[in-house]
Order: sequence, then C-alpha cells, then structure tokens
Amino acid sequence: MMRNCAIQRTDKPPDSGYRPRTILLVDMDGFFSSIEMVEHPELVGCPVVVGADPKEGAGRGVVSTCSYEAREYGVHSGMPITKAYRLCPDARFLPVTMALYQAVSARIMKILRSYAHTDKFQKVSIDEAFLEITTDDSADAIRVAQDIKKEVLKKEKLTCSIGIGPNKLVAKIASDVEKPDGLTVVVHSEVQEFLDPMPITKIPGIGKKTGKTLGDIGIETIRNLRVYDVKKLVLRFGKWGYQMHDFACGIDKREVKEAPTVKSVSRELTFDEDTADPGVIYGSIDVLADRTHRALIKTGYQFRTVSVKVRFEDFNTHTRAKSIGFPGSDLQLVKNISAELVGEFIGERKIRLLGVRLSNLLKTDTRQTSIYEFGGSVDCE
Ligand code: TTP
Ligand code: MG
Repeated sequence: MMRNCAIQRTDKPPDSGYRPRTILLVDMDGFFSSIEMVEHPELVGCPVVVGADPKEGAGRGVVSTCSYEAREYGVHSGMPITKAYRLCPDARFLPVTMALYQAVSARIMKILRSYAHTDKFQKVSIDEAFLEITTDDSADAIRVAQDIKKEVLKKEKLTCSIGIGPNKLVAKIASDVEKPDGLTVVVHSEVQEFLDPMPITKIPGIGKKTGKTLGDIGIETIRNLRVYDVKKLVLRFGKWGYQMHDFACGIDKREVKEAPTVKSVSRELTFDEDTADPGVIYGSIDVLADRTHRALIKTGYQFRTVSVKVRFEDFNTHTRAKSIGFPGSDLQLVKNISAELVGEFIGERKIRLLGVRLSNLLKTDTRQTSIYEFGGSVDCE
C-alpha cells in the first residue's frame, strides 16, 4: 500500500474497533541529585553534581546527573566530570549511591503501578515509567497525573514530570516539554500540531547519527519527515523508514507492557580508518565502556561479566570476557576490565571494530526494566 505523507494519517484505522488510549509517561526530575537533596536537605537550592570524583579538575569519569541549579552552568549527564568542575567548581560533587536510588525507584514504581489499569504498566528506566489509564477524558487524566505527583511528593519528597498522550511516543515527548515538575497533555486531535515543529531527534531511535543523515536530505523537523516520500525513506532505512514515518505522523501502536528480561547491554564502534595505535584503541575502549555503563545504569541492572570484542582489518573477530565475583555497577571497574581485555589485542594488526558488552545481568529491582527508548544493542529474552 502506498503511503501518502501529505495526507494526515492517524492512529485511527478506517474500520471500527479503535480503542482510544490514555498513556502517561512519568519521569522523575534530576533523579539521583534530587534524592541526594532529600538525604542532605542543606543542599536544596545548590548546584549538585552526582558522578565521578572531580579530584579538583584532575578526575576521570562522567556526570551521572545534576540538579537543575547545576544545569544553569551548562552541566549535564554524560559530560566529563573535569568539564563539570570547570563550569561549576562550587557545586557539591557527590558519588553515585546506587543502592539508595534503586530503593527509592522501587518505592516510586510501586506507587505508579497502583494507578495503572490492570497490568498496563511499563518501567522504562530507573526513574521513568509508562502507565495506561482507562479514561479517555483529558480532565480525568490530568486529575490522575496530579494525584500521582502529590503522592510521590508526599511520600518521597520528590517531583516528577508527566506527559499524557494517546500513545507512548506522544506521552514520552510531552513529558519533556515542561521540566521540572511539569504536566503536559496532548489530546488526539492536537497530536500533529504538537509534533510538527519538533526536531526529528525527539523521535525515539533518531539520534545524532540518523539525525545528521536526515538533515543532509533536508529533514530537520518532524513535519519535514512526515511530508517526505515514505518510499524514499524505506529505500534508505528499510523497515525503520516506515516506523520513523509512522512516528512522524503521530502513529505509535506499541502497547504499554512489561518488557522482556534484559540479558546484556553493549556498544560498538567502527573506526573510520583501521588502527593499531594503542592511544586510539585505549581511548576508544574507555569511551565505549562509558557508553555501555550508561546504558546499564538506565536499565537499573548490575553486571557480573565484561566482554570486549575486537574485529581486525581482515574481519577476524575475537571476544574476551572476565567475570567478577559479585554483581556490580562501578564504572571504573568496567573501564579497567575493558582496558585489560583489549590490551591482549594491541600489536601490529590493525583493528577495525571494538565493542564492550556487560552481561550476566542482575535485576536490582523487583520489577523489570525496558530498553525500549534507548536504542543501541540490548539483548532480551
Ligand atoms: P534522566 O531521567 O535522563 O535524568 P534526570 O532524572 O537526572 O533528569 P531529568 O529531570 O532531566 O529527567 O535519568 C535518570 C537517572 O539516570 C539520572 O538521575 C542519573 C542516571 N543517568 C546516568 O547515570 N547517566 C546518564 O547519562 C543519564 C542520562 C542518566
Ligand atoms: Mg528523570
């Protein structure tokens, strides 16, 4: 069937049986740093950075998250901790106390789950969940969202931002419109108007790389993508071309449901030019360890095994793995083991691709998390 993008498409099929949905995406504000402020009330109103030790500018590692006060200085998640220290030396730098965050997360998820219709609940990450409710009246939905916000604030002294939409895509994007402590509702008839002006990178799965590829053919906004010839998208991206076009049209039929068990998380990179340079190889493995660890943290799992994958210029591929005796989530450990494992492959042969995988994962919460919104490689059962 030919898809004409100029015609507005909707979730609603021509036949009956259409079930309007009301989906909420709840995302906690500055999660780790907000919990730290509950633990240390004297920090309320101060720039707080949670992550690696900056060691007065000589530290290694990255920012996990920071308070909204620190964000005003330009600090953000994933930024090297030394840069955060340069931008805001007076911030309070705190280490990651994961067990505490996981315990708070489990309590919050229990609250959120109680508002979902039967099993229509999906934890997305340590601080984020979708829930579907039965009403199709937006005033009712707003009341539910306000009740959730009140209960979470009362019980945990934490704020969250909530997006409400007719599907997961819209709810997720809406949750990010007003932060912190936001509440944004997008009703079915306003979906296109809401999405059209947004940059395409708001669509899950369109990151920097795909964003650039699309930008090169003049697609910058969701509207640009919607009116683009879907056949050309499919030629370029395969099935994903259909999917991204559906998203641009505000169509998302994904159910709200518990995600499958995550078995491993991994990140890979292919060098622009094959290399045997130890500096480049160690530097790249460090970046990959960081990215993989970040994906792990988002899922709320701990790992027991770190593996490194190396593909040489002749496409011969090798993996090496090392397990630790107890489940962990320490970034430096991932980096150290990855560097140790890759060391064996450094020599005269040039390397084409490197990868880091964390496996033997252990759920650190009573409920399952999904990798749905993160992209990247995550193996599920
Ligand atoms: P986010 O919800 O992305 O961030 P946040 O809750 O800190 O801030 P926001 O108000 O913008 O939602 O991630 C949830 C937690 O996951 C965050 O508090 C810390 C952790 N995290 C990392 O450790 N590394 C990362 O790169 C990201 C993005 C998050
Ligand atoms: Mg959050």
